[in-house]
Amino acid sequence: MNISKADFTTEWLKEAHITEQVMETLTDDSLKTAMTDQHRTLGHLAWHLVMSIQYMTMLGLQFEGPSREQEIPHSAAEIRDNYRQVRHALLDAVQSQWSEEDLLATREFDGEPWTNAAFLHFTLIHQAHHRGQMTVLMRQAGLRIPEIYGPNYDSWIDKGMDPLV
Ligand code: NI
Repeated sequence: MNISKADFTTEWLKEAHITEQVMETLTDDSLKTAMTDQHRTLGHLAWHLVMSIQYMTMLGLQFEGPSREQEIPHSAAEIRDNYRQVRHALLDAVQSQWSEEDLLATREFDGEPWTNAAFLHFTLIHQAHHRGQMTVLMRQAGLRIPEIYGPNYDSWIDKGMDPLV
C-alpha cells in the first residue's frame, strides 16, 4: 500500500503513542513472560519493536538508534526510552529526508518490488501485530492493559460496567 507522508505522519503519531503507552506499562519482572520456553518473551517482543523501527535505516534513512549487536535490555525503562527515541527519530527522518517521490522508489524485498511507502505501511501493521501479542503476555503477567483502540476489561470495570465478552 502506497501511503503519503501526511498519511504516515497521522497514523504513526497515533500508533506510536499507543505503543508507547503499552511500553510504559511494562515492568522489569514482566519482561520474562512467554507462552512457552520456545516462544519470544515479552521483553524480546518489545525490543523487536524498537529494532524493527531502527532497521528502516536500511532503506537509506539516517537516524540514531540502538545497534544491532546490543543485547535485549533487562530494564523495561530502558526499552521504553529507546522506543520513545527511535519512534520520533523515524518520523523526523521520513519528514526531513524523503520526498513524496522517494516514497515511490522501489527495491526488491523477498523477491517482490516494494516501495518505500509500502515499507512504511508495513511498519505500522507489523507494530500493531506484535503489540497485540504483547498485550496477551502482559495480561498473563498480571499487568493492566492500556486502552488500545477502545475500552477494555479494566476500563469497563472502572466504569462500573459488565465487561463485554
Ligand atoms: Ni516481527
